[in-house]
Amino acid sequence: MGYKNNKTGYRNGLLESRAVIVPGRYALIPHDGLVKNSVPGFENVNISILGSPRLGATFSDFICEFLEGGKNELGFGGEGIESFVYVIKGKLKVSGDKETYILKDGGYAYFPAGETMYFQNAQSEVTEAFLYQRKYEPLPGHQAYRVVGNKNDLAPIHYEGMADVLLWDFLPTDDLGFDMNMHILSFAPGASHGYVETHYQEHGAYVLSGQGMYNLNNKWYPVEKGDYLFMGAYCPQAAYAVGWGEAFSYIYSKDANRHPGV
Ligand code: UGY
Ligand code: MN
Repeated sequence: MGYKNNKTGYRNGLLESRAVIVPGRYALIPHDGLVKNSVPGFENVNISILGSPRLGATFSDFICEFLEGGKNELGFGGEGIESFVYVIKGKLKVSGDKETYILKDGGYAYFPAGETMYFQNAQSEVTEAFLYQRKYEPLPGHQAYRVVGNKNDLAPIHYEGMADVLLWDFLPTDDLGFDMNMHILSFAPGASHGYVETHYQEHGAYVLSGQGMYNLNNKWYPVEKGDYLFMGAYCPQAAYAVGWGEAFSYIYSKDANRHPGV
């Protein structure tokens, strides 16, 4: 279905890629190798499937360019499936069965399992959005609910006390109804994680800006805007921001609030 960056045909040099794929463990999908996919319901939308169960993830992520008239009237999410949309740039109409929201740059919406999202590009220029969906894991006595907002209206916190690493949490962190959260982490050039994390939860991360060196399973990989990372359960992970002045930022999901099982 073509390459997402519209670079088709022969290149000047040898074929090469930064892609690293270890299903179930970790993956780096560089922007240069991304292809456009056909996903039922999406019309006039350049959509690329990122993380998915085939990669070993318990969720699916997508990066989308809604072209003029781009839409999804079939629905995203629904019975048993929670869904999330983040508008990177543009203007997107996101509707439920009754309510409608216009999301601009930084706008986001979470619909709990059982609610379906419908999309419509609300401008003639391209609207770029990151989408996520996952099978919801219910917890008796608790219930997730719809959350709609904009990153620009939230105050970031200093991640683990580091003034040059900012964290935005998009969903409530203190409500067991939510079995996941979506965040943005932003590192000033030179900033880094305080330690290499090794944890039970998995992540899908889409790089929104800048450049970094990312540690996946104790190997360091250069990454940049437009790349996608999958970190499976227990995959060691950390990053240093590098580059020239632009923050290294990514939006990422993390499962939460559930017993690991026996
Ligand atoms: O929340 C997290 O686990 C996050 N700090 N992980 C990451 O950025 N790889
Ligand atoms: Mn982590």
